[in-house]
Amino acid sequence: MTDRSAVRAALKSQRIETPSWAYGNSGTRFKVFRQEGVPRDPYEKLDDAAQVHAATGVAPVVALHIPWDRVEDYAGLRAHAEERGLTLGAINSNVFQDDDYKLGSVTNPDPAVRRKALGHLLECVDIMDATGSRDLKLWFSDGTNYPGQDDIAARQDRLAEALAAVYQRLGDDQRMLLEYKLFEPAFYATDVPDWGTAYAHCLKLGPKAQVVVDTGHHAPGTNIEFIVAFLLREGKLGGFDFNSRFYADDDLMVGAADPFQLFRILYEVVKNGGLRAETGVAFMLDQCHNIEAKIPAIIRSVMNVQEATAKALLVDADALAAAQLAGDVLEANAVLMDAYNTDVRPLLASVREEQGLHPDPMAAYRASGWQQQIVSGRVGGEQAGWGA
Ligand code: AOS
Ligand code: ZN
Ligand code: ZN
Repeated sequence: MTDRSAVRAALKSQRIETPSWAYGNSGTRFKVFRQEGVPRDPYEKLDDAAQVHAATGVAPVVALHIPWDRVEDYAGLRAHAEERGLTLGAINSNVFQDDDYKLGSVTNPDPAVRRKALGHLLECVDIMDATGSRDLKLWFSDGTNYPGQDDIAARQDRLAEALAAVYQRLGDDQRMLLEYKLFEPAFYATDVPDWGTAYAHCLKLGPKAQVVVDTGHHAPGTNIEFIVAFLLREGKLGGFDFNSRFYADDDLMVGAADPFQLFRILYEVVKNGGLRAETGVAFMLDQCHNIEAKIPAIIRSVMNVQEATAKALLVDADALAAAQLAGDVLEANAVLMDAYNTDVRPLLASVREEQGLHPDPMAAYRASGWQQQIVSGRVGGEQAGWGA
Protein backbone atom coordinates (compact mmCIF):
# COMPACT_ATOMS: atom_id res chain seq x y z
CA MET A 1 0.00 0.00 0.00
CA THR A 2 1.22 3.48 -0.76
CA ASP A 3 1.15 6.16 1.93
CA ARG A 4 -1.49 8.58 0.61
CA SER A 5 -0.41 11.47 2.85
CA ALA A 6 3.18 11.18 1.59
CA VAL A 7 1.86 11.18 -1.98
CA ARG A 8 -0.14 14.33 -1.30
CA ALA A 9 2.85 16.05 0.32
CA ALA A 10 5.12 15.13 -2.59
CA LEU A 11 2.61 16.51 -5.09
CA LYS A 12 2.39 19.79 -3.19
CA SER A 13 6.13 20.22 -3.02
CA GLN A 14 6.99 19.51 -6.67
CA ARG A 15 8.14 22.64 -8.53
CA ILE A 16 7.71 22.97 -12.30
CA GLU A 17 9.71 25.63 -14.13
CA THR A 18 8.07 27.29 -17.11
CA PRO A 19 10.10 28.81 -19.98
CA SER A 20 9.78 32.52 -20.78
CA TRP A 21 9.83 31.76 -24.52
CA ALA A 22 6.68 29.64 -24.33
CA TYR A 23 4.69 32.79 -23.52
CA GLY A 24 5.81 34.62 -26.68
CA ASN A 25 4.89 34.18 -30.32
CA SER A 26 6.56 31.20 -31.95
CA GLY A 27 6.23 29.04 -35.01
CA THR A 28 8.05 26.78 -37.38
CA ARG A 29 10.51 27.69 -40.10
CA PHE A 30 7.46 28.19 -42.33
CA LYS A 31 5.33 30.63 -40.37
CA VAL A 32 4.91 32.33 -37.01
CA PHE A 33 1.22 32.66 -36.23
CA ARG A 34 0.91 35.71 -34.03
CA GLN A 35 -1.52 35.56 -31.14
CA GLU A 36 -3.35 38.41 -29.49
CA GLY A 37 -2.26 39.59 -26.07
CA VAL A 38 1.16 37.94 -25.98
CA PRO A 39 3.84 39.62 -23.84
CA ARG A 40 5.76 42.56 -25.24
CA ASP A 41 8.74 42.23 -22.92
CA PRO A 42 10.21 39.93 -20.25
CA TYR A 43 8.22 41.67 -17.52
CA GLU A 44 4.94 40.75 -19.19
CA LYS A 45 6.16 37.16 -19.65
CA LEU A 46 6.55 37.03 -15.88
CA ASP A 47 3.05 38.47 -15.46
CA ASP A 48 1.71 35.56 -17.54
CA ALA A 49 3.83 33.04 -15.66
CA ALA A 50 2.30 34.33 -12.44
CA GLN A 51 -1.10 33.34 -13.82
CA VAL A 52 0.12 29.80 -14.44
CA HIS A 53 1.39 29.65 -10.87
CA ALA A 54 -1.83 31.14 -9.51
CA ALA A 55 -3.87 28.45 -11.26
CA THR A 56 -1.63 25.48 -10.47
CA GLY A 57 0.25 26.41 -7.28
CA VAL A 58 3.33 24.48 -8.43
CA ALA A 59 4.93 26.69 -11.10
CA PRO A 60 6.74 29.52 -9.28
CA VAL A 61 9.99 29.37 -11.29
CA VAL A 62 10.54 30.92 -14.72
CA ALA A 63 13.49 30.12 -17.00
CA LEU A 64 14.94 33.00 -18.99
CA HIS A 65 16.70 33.09 -22.32
CA ILE A 66 19.48 35.52 -23.15
CA PRO A 67 19.32 37.57 -25.37
CA TRP A 68 15.56 37.11 -25.83
CA ASP A 69 14.99 38.31 -22.26
CA ARG A 70 17.74 40.90 -22.18
CA VAL A 71 16.91 43.86 -19.92
CA GLU A 72 18.87 46.79 -18.52
CA ASP A 73 18.29 45.88 -14.91
CA TYR A 74 18.24 42.20 -13.96
CA ALA A 75 17.87 42.96 -10.27
CA GLY A 76 14.73 44.88 -11.24
CA LEU A 77 13.47 41.91 -13.24
CA ARG A 78 14.09 39.71 -10.23
CA ALA A 79 12.13 42.13 -8.03
CA HIS A 80 9.28 42.07 -10.57
CA ALA A 81 9.25 38.27 -10.32
CA GLU A 82 9.41 38.21 -6.55
CA GLU A 83 6.54 40.70 -6.24
CA ARG A 84 4.46 38.09 -8.08
CA GLY A 85 5.57 35.16 -5.94
CA LEU A 86 8.00 33.91 -8.61
CA THR A 87 11.72 33.26 -8.75
CA LEU A 88 13.94 33.34 -11.82
CA GLY A 89 15.14 29.93 -12.93
CA ALA A 90 17.65 28.64 -15.45
CA ILE A 91 19.42 31.15 -17.66
CA ASN A 92 19.42 29.68 -21.17
CA SER A 93 22.39 30.83 -23.19
CA ASN A 94 22.21 31.44 -26.93
CA VAL A 95 25.24 30.85 -29.10
CA PHE A 96 23.29 29.79 -32.15
CA GLN A 97 21.76 32.89 -33.74
CA ASP A 98 24.68 35.04 -34.83
CA ASP A 99 26.17 34.82 -38.34
CA ASP A 100 29.53 34.22 -36.65
CA TYR A 101 28.28 30.83 -35.48
CA LYS A 102 27.73 29.34 -38.92
CA LEU A 103 30.52 26.80 -38.32
CA GLY A 104 29.92 26.51 -34.59
CA SER A 105 30.27 28.54 -31.42
CA VAL A 106 32.55 27.09 -28.73
CA THR A 107 33.71 24.40 -31.17
CA ASN A 108 34.29 26.77 -34.09
CA PRO A 109 37.70 26.35 -35.75
CA ASP A 110 38.23 30.14 -35.48
CA PRO A 111 39.54 31.12 -32.03
CA ALA A 112 38.00 34.60 -32.30
CA VAL A 113 34.51 33.09 -32.65
CA ARG A 114 35.20 30.75 -29.75
CA ARG A 115 36.21 33.73 -27.62
CA LYS A 116 33.01 35.54 -28.51
CA ALA A 117 30.87 32.50 -27.61
CA LEU A 118 32.67 32.01 -24.31
CA GLY A 119 32.17 35.70 -23.55
CA HIS A 120 28.42 35.23 -23.91
CA LEU A 121 28.39 32.18 -21.64
CA LEU A 122 30.34 34.07 -18.97
CA GLU A 123 27.97 37.03 -19.33
CA CYS A 124 25.11 34.61 -18.62
CA VAL A 125 26.77 33.74 -15.30
CA ASP A 126 26.98 37.47 -14.49
CA ILE A 127 23.25 37.64 -15.18
CA MET A 128 22.66 34.65 -12.88
CA ASP A 129 24.39 36.57 -10.09
CA ALA A 130 21.83 39.36 -10.51
CA THR A 131 18.75 37.21 -11.07
CA GLY A 132 19.57 34.75 -8.28
CA SER A 133 19.36 31.88 -10.76
CA ARG A 134 20.90 28.59 -9.77
CA ASP A 135 21.30 27.05 -13.21
CA LEU A 136 23.05 27.94 -16.45
CA LYS A 137 21.53 25.84 -19.21
CA LEU A 138 23.82 25.16 -22.13
CA TRP A 139 22.52 23.92 -25.42
CA PHE A 140 24.93 24.04 -28.35
CA SER A 141 23.76 23.87 -31.93
CA ASP A 142 27.40 23.13 -32.82
CA GLY A 143 28.15 20.35 -35.24
CA THR A 144 28.92 19.62 -38.87
CA ASN A 145 26.81 18.92 -41.92
CA TYR A 146 29.27 16.96 -44.04
CA PRO A 147 31.82 14.23 -43.41
CA GLY A 148 35.27 15.81 -43.39
CA GLN A 149 33.92 19.29 -42.69
CA ASP A 150 35.89 19.53 -39.43
CA ASP A 151 37.85 17.36 -37.03
CA ILE A 152 35.38 15.62 -34.69
CA ALA A 153 37.88 15.06 -31.87
CA ALA A 154 39.35 18.58 -32.10
CA ARG A 155 35.86 19.98 -31.69
CA GLN A 156 35.51 17.98 -28.47
CA ASP A 157 38.78 19.54 -27.22
CA ARG A 158 37.45 23.03 -27.95
CA LEU A 159 34.15 22.23 -26.24
CA ALA A 160 35.95 20.92 -23.15
CA GLU A 161 38.08 24.06 -22.98
CA ALA A 162 35.06 26.37 -23.05
CA LEU A 163 33.10 24.30 -20.55
CA ALA A 164 36.05 24.33 -18.14
CA ALA A 165 36.28 28.13 -18.35
CA VAL A 166 32.56 28.49 -17.61
CA TYR A 167 32.77 25.95 -14.80
CA GLN A 168 35.55 27.98 -13.16
CA ARG A 169 33.35 31.06 -13.18
CA LEU A 170 30.38 29.41 -11.39
CA GLY A 171 29.61 30.45 -7.83
CA ASP A 172 29.30 27.94 -5.00
CA ASP A 173 25.52 27.63 -5.38
CA GLN A 174 25.43 27.71 -9.17
CA ARG A 175 25.38 24.79 -11.59
CA MET A 176 25.78 24.29 -15.30
CA LEU A 177 23.31 21.99 -17.03
CA LEU A 178 24.58 20.54 -20.28
CA GLU A 179 21.85 19.62 -22.75
CA TYR A 180 22.31 17.11 -25.57
CA LYS A 181 20.42 16.74 -28.83
CA LEU A 182 20.76 14.09 -31.50
CA PHE A 183 20.59 16.40 -34.48
CA GLU A 184 19.35 19.75 -35.79
CA PRO A 185 20.58 22.19 -36.89
CA ALA A 186 23.68 20.06 -37.53
CA PHE A 187 22.71 17.08 -39.65
CA TYR A 188 25.88 14.99 -39.84
CA ALA A 189 27.64 15.18 -36.46
CA THR A 190 26.36 17.18 -33.51
CA ASP A 191 29.05 17.98 -30.94
CA VAL A 192 26.84 17.08 -27.92
CA PRO A 193 24.53 14.49 -29.50
CA ASP A 194 23.70 12.22 -26.58
CA TRP A 195 23.68 11.75 -22.82
CA GLY A 196 26.98 9.86 -22.89
CA THR A 197 28.83 12.82 -24.39
CA ALA A 198 27.18 15.25 -21.96
CA TYR A 199 27.86 12.92 -19.04
CA ALA A 200 31.54 12.46 -19.94
CA HIS A 201 32.10 16.22 -20.06
CA CYS A 202 30.17 16.79 -16.82
CA LEU A 203 32.07 14.03 -15.04
CA LYS A 204 35.41 15.66 -15.88
CA LEU A 205 34.19 19.11 -14.89
CA GLY A 206 32.95 18.24 -11.40
CA PRO A 207 29.83 18.17 -9.22
CA LYS A 208 28.43 21.51 -10.39
CA ALA A 209 28.09 20.18 -13.96
CA GLN A 210 25.03 18.08 -14.62
CA VAL A 211 23.16 16.67 -17.58
CA VAL A 212 19.76 17.95 -18.69
CA VAL A 213 17.41 15.58 -20.50
CA ASP A 214 15.20 17.21 -23.12
CA THR A 215 12.57 14.59 -23.85
CA GLY A 216 12.42 15.60 -27.52
CA HIS A 217 16.12 15.13 -28.26
CA HIS A 218 16.47 11.39 -28.83
CA ALA A 219 16.25 8.95 -31.67
CA PRO A 220 12.83 7.28 -31.99
CA GLY A 221 12.56 4.31 -29.65
CA THR A 222 15.22 5.50 -27.21
CA ASN A 223 14.54 4.32 -23.67
CA ILE A 224 14.63 7.72 -21.96
CA GLU A 225 13.70 6.34 -18.54
CA PHE A 226 16.83 4.20 -18.59
CA ILE A 227 18.91 7.34 -19.12
CA VAL A 228 17.07 9.03 -16.26
CA ALA A 229 17.63 6.11 -13.89
CA PHE A 230 21.29 5.91 -14.84
CA LEU A 231 21.98 9.63 -14.43
CA LEU A 232 20.15 9.80 -11.11
CA ARG A 233 22.14 6.86 -9.81
CA GLU A 234 25.34 8.70 -10.75
CA GLY A 235 24.15 11.97 -9.20
CA LYS A 236 24.32 13.62 -12.62
CA LEU A 237 20.72 14.39 -13.53
CA GLY A 238 20.42 18.17 -13.38
CA GLY A 239 16.94 18.41 -14.79
CA PHE A 240 14.50 18.01 -17.63
CA ASP A 241 13.37 20.00 -20.58
CA PHE A 242 9.91 18.47 -20.87
CA ASN A 243 7.96 18.45 -24.11
CA SER A 244 6.38 15.95 -26.52
CA ARG A 245 7.50 14.71 -29.88
CA PHE A 246 5.92 12.71 -32.64
CA TYR A 247 8.79 13.01 -35.12
CA ALA A 248 11.81 15.15 -34.19
CA ASP A 249 12.23 18.03 -31.72
CA ASP A 250 8.55 18.97 -31.95
CA ASP A 251 8.35 20.94 -28.65
CA LEU A 252 4.68 20.06 -28.23
CA MET A 253 2.97 19.94 -24.83
CA VAL A 254 4.52 17.43 -22.45
CA GLY A 255 2.37 14.36 -21.97
CA ALA A 256 0.41 14.98 -25.16
CA ALA A 257 2.12 12.49 -27.45
CA ASP A 258 3.03 9.70 -25.06
CA PRO A 259 1.69 9.98 -21.50
CA PHE A 260 2.87 6.44 -20.78
CA GLN A 261 6.46 7.40 -21.55
CA LEU A 262 6.12 10.42 -19.27
CA PHE A 263 4.86 8.12 -16.50
CA ARG A 264 7.78 5.74 -17.01
CA ILE A 265 10.21 8.65 -16.77
CA LEU A 266 8.56 10.04 -13.65
CA TYR A 267 8.49 6.59 -12.10
CA GLU A 268 12.29 6.41 -12.37
CA VAL A 269 12.52 9.92 -10.93
CA VAL A 270 10.36 8.97 -7.94
CA LYS A 271 11.99 5.58 -7.43
CA ASN A 272 15.51 7.03 -7.49
CA GLY A 273 14.88 9.99 -5.18
CA GLY A 274 14.72 12.67 -7.89
CA LEU A 275 11.63 14.28 -6.43
CA ARG A 276 13.43 15.27 -3.25
CA ALA A 277 14.37 18.95 -3.42
CA GLU A 278 17.94 18.27 -2.24
CA THR A 279 18.58 16.12 -5.34
CA GLY A 280 18.25 19.34 -7.33
CA VAL A 281 16.40 17.94 -10.35
CA ALA A 282 14.83 20.87 -12.21
CA PHE A 283 11.47 20.02 -13.80
CA MET A 284 11.55 22.49 -16.65
CA LEU A 285 9.28 22.77 -19.67
CA ASP A 286 10.82 23.56 -23.05
CA GLN A 287 7.88 24.01 -25.38
CA CYS A 288 6.43 26.25 -28.06
CA HIS A 289 2.72 26.83 -28.43
CA ASN A 290 2.43 27.68 -32.08
CA ILE A 291 -1.29 27.21 -32.72
CA GLU A 292 -2.84 26.70 -29.28
CA ALA A 293 -3.48 29.41 -26.70
CA LYS A 294 -0.26 29.80 -24.76
CA ILE A 295 -1.12 30.30 -21.09
CA PRO A 296 -3.75 27.52 -21.01
CA ALA A 297 -1.32 25.24 -22.87
CA ILE A 298 1.31 25.83 -20.22
CA ILE A 299 -1.24 25.18 -17.46
CA ARG A 300 -2.24 21.95 -19.22
CA SER A 301 1.42 20.96 -19.48
CA VAL A 302 1.99 21.55 -15.76
CA MET A 303 -1.06 19.40 -15.05
CA ASN A 304 0.23 16.64 -17.32
CA VAL A 305 3.52 16.53 -15.40
CA GLN A 306 1.58 16.47 -12.13
CA GLU A 307 -0.64 13.62 -13.32
CA ALA A 308 2.33 11.52 -14.40
CA THR A 309 4.06 12.29 -11.10
CA ALA A 310 0.95 11.31 -9.12
CA LYS A 311 0.72 7.98 -10.95
CA ALA A 312 4.42 7.35 -10.37
CA LEU A 313 3.96 8.08 -6.66
CA LEU A 314 1.06 5.60 -6.51
CA VAL A 315 3.18 2.64 -7.58
CA ASP A 316 3.04 0.13 -4.74
CA ALA A 317 6.79 -0.11 -4.08
CA ASP A 318 6.54 -3.07 -1.69
CA ALA A 319 4.36 -5.10 -4.01
CA LEU A 320 6.64 -4.28 -6.92
CA ALA A 321 9.79 -5.23 -5.03
CA ALA A 322 8.21 -8.50 -3.90
CA ALA A 323 7.17 -9.40 -7.44
CA GLN A 324 10.61 -8.50 -8.78
CA LEU A 325 12.34 -10.58 -6.13
CA ALA A 326 10.07 -13.52 -6.86
CA GLY A 327 10.83 -13.18 -10.54
CA ASP A 328 7.13 -12.71 -11.19
CA VAL A 329 7.33 -10.82 -14.45
CA LEU A 330 3.60 -10.46 -15.01
CA GLU A 331 2.82 -9.36 -11.47
CA ALA A 332 5.62 -6.78 -11.47
CA ASN A 333 4.34 -5.36 -14.71
CA ALA A 334 0.77 -5.40 -13.37
CA VAL A 335 1.76 -3.42 -10.27
CA LEU A 336 3.27 -0.71 -12.46
CA MET A 337 0.28 -0.70 -14.83
CA ASP A 338 -2.18 -0.49 -11.93
CA ALA A 339 -0.64 2.82 -10.96
CA TYR A 340 -0.55 4.05 -14.55
CA ASN A 341 -4.19 3.15 -15.09
CA THR A 342 -5.37 4.97 -11.97
CA ASP A 343 -7.39 8.11 -12.63
CA VAL A 344 -5.44 10.59 -10.50
CA ARG A 345 -7.49 13.63 -11.43
CA PRO A 346 -9.72 13.44 -8.31
CA LEU A 347 -6.61 13.10 -6.12
CA LEU A 348 -5.00 16.17 -7.68
CA ALA A 349 -8.24 18.14 -7.45
CA SER A 350 -8.44 17.43 -3.74
CA VAL A 351 -4.74 18.24 -3.21
CA ARG A 352 -5.36 21.61 -4.90
CA GLU A 353 -8.41 22.29 -2.73
CA GLU A 354 -6.30 21.56 0.32
CA GLN A 355 -3.89 24.26 -0.92
CA GLY A 356 -6.74 26.74 -1.31
CA LEU A 357 -6.69 26.45 -5.09
CA HIS A 358 -9.46 25.84 -7.60
CA PRO A 359 -9.64 22.06 -8.22
CA ASP A 360 -9.47 22.64 -11.98
CA PRO A 361 -6.62 24.97 -13.02
CA MET A 362 -7.97 25.34 -16.58
CA ALA A 363 -11.32 26.55 -15.23
CA ALA A 364 -9.53 28.80 -12.73
CA TYR A 365 -7.65 30.51 -15.57
CA ARG A 366 -10.80 30.88 -17.68
CA ALA A 367 -12.59 32.48 -14.74
CA SER A 368 -9.70 34.83 -13.94
CA GLY A 369 -10.46 37.15 -16.86
CA TRP A 370 -6.69 37.46 -17.54
CA GLN A 371 -6.94 36.41 -21.18
CA GLN A 372 -9.47 39.13 -21.99
CA GLN A 373 -7.37 41.65 -20.10
CA ILE A 374 -4.18 40.94 -22.06
CA VAL A 375 -5.95 40.75 -25.41
CA SER A 376 -7.38 44.22 -24.93
CA GLY A 377 -4.42 45.68 -23.03
CA ARG A 378 -1.40 44.49 -24.99
CA VAL A 379 -0.79 45.52 -28.55
CA GLY A 380 2.12 44.24 -30.66
CA GLY A 381 3.33 41.21 -28.71
CA GLU A 382 6.86 40.11 -29.41
CA GLN A 383 8.14 36.97 -30.99
CA ALA A 384 9.67 34.37 -28.70
CA GLY A 385 13.01 34.80 -30.42
CA TRP A 386 13.42 32.51 -33.37
CA GLY A 387 11.68 31.95 -36.70
CA ALA A 388 11.84 35.63 -37.68
C1 AOS B 1 17.03 23.25 -28.51
O1 AOS B 1 16.60 22.39 -29.29
C2 AOS B 1 16.97 23.08 -27.07
O2 AOS B 1 15.87 22.29 -26.72
C3 AOS B 1 17.04 24.29 -26.15
O3 AOS B 1 16.93 23.83 -24.85
C4 AOS B 1 15.95 25.30 -26.28
O4 AOS B 1 14.86 24.91 -27.01
C5 AOS B 1 16.42 26.64 -26.74
O5 AOS B 1 17.73 26.86 -26.35
C6 AOS B 1 15.55 27.72 -26.15
O6 AOS B 1 16.18 28.20 -25.03
ZN1 ZN C 1 15.65 21.99 -24.61
ZN1 ZN D 1 14.97 21.22 -28.29
